[in-house]
Amino acid sequence: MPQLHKTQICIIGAGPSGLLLSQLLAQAGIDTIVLDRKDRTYIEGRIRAGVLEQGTVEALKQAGVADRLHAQGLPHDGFELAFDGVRHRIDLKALTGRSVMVYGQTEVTKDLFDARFADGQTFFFNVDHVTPNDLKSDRPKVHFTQGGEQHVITCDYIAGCDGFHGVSRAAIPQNVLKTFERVYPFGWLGILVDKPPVSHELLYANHAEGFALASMRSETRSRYYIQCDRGDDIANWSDRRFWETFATRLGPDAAANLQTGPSFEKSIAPLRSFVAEPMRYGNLFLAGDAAHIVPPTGAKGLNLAVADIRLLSRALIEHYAGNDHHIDSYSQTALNRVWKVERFSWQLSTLMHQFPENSPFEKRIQRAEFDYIAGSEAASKTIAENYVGLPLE
Ligand code: RFL
Ligand code: PHB
Repeated sequence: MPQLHKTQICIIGAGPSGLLLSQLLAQAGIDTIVLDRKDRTYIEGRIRAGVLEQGTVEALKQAGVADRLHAQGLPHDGFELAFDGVRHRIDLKALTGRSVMVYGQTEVTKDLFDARFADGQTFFFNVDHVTPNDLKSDRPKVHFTQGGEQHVITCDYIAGCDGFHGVSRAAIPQNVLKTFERVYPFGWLGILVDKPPVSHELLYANHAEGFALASMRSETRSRYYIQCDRGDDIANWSDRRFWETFATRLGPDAAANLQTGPSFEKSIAPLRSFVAEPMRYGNLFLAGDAAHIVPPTGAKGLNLAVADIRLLSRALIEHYAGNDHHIDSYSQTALNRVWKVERFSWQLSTLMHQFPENSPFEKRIQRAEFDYIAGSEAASKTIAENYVGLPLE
């Protein structure tokens, strides 16, 4: 006999989307159960995003989890684009009046876990065979196993926050779900190193040999990326080869300040743009990477996930207060914003990477676009307003 559980919202996935949703709903007195196929230590160890939009920071503050973020995050008023060593600063503050915050996804996740554990949140970790069922009924269910034991959760709604490889999106019938995808012919090889960042702002560089990004986690820890082949093997990348490639692509000016050292957390992530429509089916809602993926060039993935959760938490809170307007419009409102962010991430990726299929014509166009941005306040401003984050709706 399976063990039976009841809650208002069953949240599949304890990444930033699922944890933030659970936190915001708990503040409004709404009960949730959160499931994840991994455990807390594993989830906290995933090195991913590093740049938070002001709207994301505000949402985390509203959720009561921004004390450490405010103490340790690094506010950035600008970042640089470089093309063959020529640098152009996008002055976010001057162009938009806003800035971004450098604070790692690992830290956001830790802060959210701390808050949920302090609140006595019910979690099921290391679960298998997670299956959302009866999505069109008013009593949807999630079946799963944990340590060989069977469980069933009955709820009002299911929130599919289980990332790109999760089961929630796959629970939507094939004849309803539409997907849109662009796979890029390269990946990003990322490392962490305990050395001060090469520059005090982020630097995105397009060089004839490929893209490089200098980012950071703190004043003493740097996060660096280079474009590599999509199917490349991490074993091909000794630290020495990484540092040589990275320095070349940054250009001599920036590389003059580069401090190298032993890398850790070396990994390759393939680049992809992906959107699934709709983001609601019956009483199942999708949010975050479960519904969409952006290439990391605009630093948008986590921010987009948080924007979905801001919309979804508002919709659910209003539903329990007797107003279904936002729950009915969630999918469309979220998708309107998702597509604009997809456009920006695709555009910045297209501008900043070397595409093997590009002809000399396309290479000249790419350079002309960079020169145009560098010489035009209007063009710089459109990049800045997207980078700091578009309005929620
Ligand atoms: P997550 O973080 O993938 O969490 C999903 C959770 O669901 C669990 N799960 C399941 N649980 C139960 N049953 C199943 N069947 C399940 N299948 C999966 C997983 O174990 C996991 O815990 O999705 P979420 O919460 O939507 O958050 C999205 C963000 O993690 C993601 O968008 C960002 O990391 C993307 N991203 C960046 N975003 C930014 O905003 N700024 C950045 O600077 C940035 N840089 C990046 C990035 C992602 C990267 N990688 C590796 C993909 C840099 C990199 C390299
Ligand atoms: C990061 O610090 O991991 C990072 C920063 C900016 C990006 C992507 C990733 O665009």
